[in-house]
Amino acid sequence: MPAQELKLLFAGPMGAGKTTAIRTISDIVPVSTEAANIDRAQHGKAETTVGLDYGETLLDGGERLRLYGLPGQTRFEFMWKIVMKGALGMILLLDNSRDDAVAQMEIYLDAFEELARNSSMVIGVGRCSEGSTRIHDYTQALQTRGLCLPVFAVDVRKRDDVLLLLEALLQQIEAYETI
Ligand SMILES: Nc1nc2c(ncn2[C@@H]2O[C@H](COP(=O)(O)OP(=O)(O)OP(=O)(O)O)[C@@H](O)[C@H]2O)c(=O)[nH]1
Ligand SMILES: [Mg+2]
Repeated sequence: MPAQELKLLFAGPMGAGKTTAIRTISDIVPVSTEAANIDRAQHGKAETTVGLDYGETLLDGGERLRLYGLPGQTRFEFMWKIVMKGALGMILLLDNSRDDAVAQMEIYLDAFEELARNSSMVIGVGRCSEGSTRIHDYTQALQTRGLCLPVFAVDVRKRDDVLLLLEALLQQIEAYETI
């Protein structure tokens, strides 16, 4: 794959860890657009992304990945279509401590249906020790939609977990291209 095509996205609801994941893995000082969170009803954290995140990482195989994080707040949904242009695939991050984690996944599967149908998506579920939703619940909801996407329990504060997601996504994309 030519280097310029390796644009990947991190998406998911507010607080799922998109900005954290890019900060964890980026080889360059990441670009971030954090601002005070005035939407404490959606999430209680102090800051939120109001534009996008950007980072880069070089894989052992020499591929440079360009990583874009989408804002999770619904009022910035208009950014999704802008940032996703030319993206090869998506890591969808979810927060298992939320009661509506599966419903949140469904929202993103609808919004990015083409990437999901093309197997250009992997799902990373954070805070798996919190909340009652099990990994099986996510895979079941995917199966109901006729989708077969990998679901991983992750902590995006850990470099190896973010690498696992990126490598799984690249494998998925390559496998789909050779079908
Ligand atoms: N305890 C715990 N904390 C986590 C885990 N994953 C992420 N976090 C924390 O959750 C917070 C996630 O915040 P962000 O990375 O800003 O989330 P975001 O998805 O970019 O959110 P928006 O930009 O507002 O949509 C950070 O404080 C992380 O340190 C996890 O698995 N366990
Ligand atoms: Mg963010």
